[in-house]
Amino acid sequence: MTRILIVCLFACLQGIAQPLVKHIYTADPSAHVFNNRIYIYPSHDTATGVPEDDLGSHFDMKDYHILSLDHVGGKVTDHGVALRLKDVPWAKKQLWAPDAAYANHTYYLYFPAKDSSGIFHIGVATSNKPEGPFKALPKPIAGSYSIDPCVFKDDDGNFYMYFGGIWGGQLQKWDHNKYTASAGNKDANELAALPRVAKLRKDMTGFEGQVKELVLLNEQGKPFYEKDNDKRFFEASWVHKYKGKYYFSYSTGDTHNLCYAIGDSPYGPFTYKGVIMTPVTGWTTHHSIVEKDGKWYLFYHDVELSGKTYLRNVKVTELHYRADGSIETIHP
Ligand code: FUB
Repeated sequence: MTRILIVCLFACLQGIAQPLVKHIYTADPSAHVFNNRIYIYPSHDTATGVPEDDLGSHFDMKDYHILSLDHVGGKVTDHGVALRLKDVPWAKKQLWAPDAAYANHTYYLYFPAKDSSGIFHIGVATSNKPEGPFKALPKPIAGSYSIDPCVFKDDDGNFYMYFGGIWGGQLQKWDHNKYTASAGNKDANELAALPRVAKLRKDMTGFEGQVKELVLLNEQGKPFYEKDNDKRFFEASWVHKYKGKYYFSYSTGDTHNLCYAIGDSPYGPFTYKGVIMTPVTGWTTHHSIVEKDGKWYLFYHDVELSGKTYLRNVKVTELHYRADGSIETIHP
């Protein structure tokens, strides 16, 4: 007993995070504070028997559950199924990492899924409650593609969606917003693919204007090449604002870092600043950053519960900024 208490005390002092829920597998946590409560919009991982491959076919999710908690460390509520794949008219498989936003007295859930041609697009579903249930619109957002939507609300009330993911997320197949099925992954000496950004219309269900590439630069102000894979963009965009600066954070995928870059506008350019979190257990790494009660938190996932790539569990840990606005690296 004493030994268990000592281990727990050590874990607390070290800030070692525990899975937020253990009765289901959850991943890709997009956290928001709505009505002074933290709502987490995660993927819901399940084992469906699809074999693992480099396209992520084993991430074969069929619904979403939304979690909420009053404060970090408080009781976590699972609100049950919020949206089912079978109820999304255009989507055929793979409900991947979602995000949410509130506007027009409505909660919007944004989610990627593959259509009947096997192409990822981003859909929208609405609810009058943050925890759902959500009802999907009949078609995906016109002009949307790839995966991992992140919806950021700027101080002036405008909303922007950041999205994209290479490899299984298909971003490498999109050039100037046109799809080429045969386009392969980038070669090491090619410029790295860039995440995408689009302003959302006031009705929150479509893009205002064209989807743009989000310029991401290295410490020397130069573009990344594919060979810079410990720093270049792979997937899992997130944007937050801290002391007037825009922070774009993302996963480097095959090198498993969560990195960040800073800019002066929601459209960038963003300049690389460092690693927020070194690799977790499991292949994927994905996160969100949110402020609650004057503290900043990083929501993320690993595979502590299952040890399996495709059965992940969400966690949270505190995030610390230095006086110059840089972020202290977390070693999970
Ligand atoms: O959950 C499926 C995919 O794995 C997400 O869309 C990626 O960000 C990665 O976490």
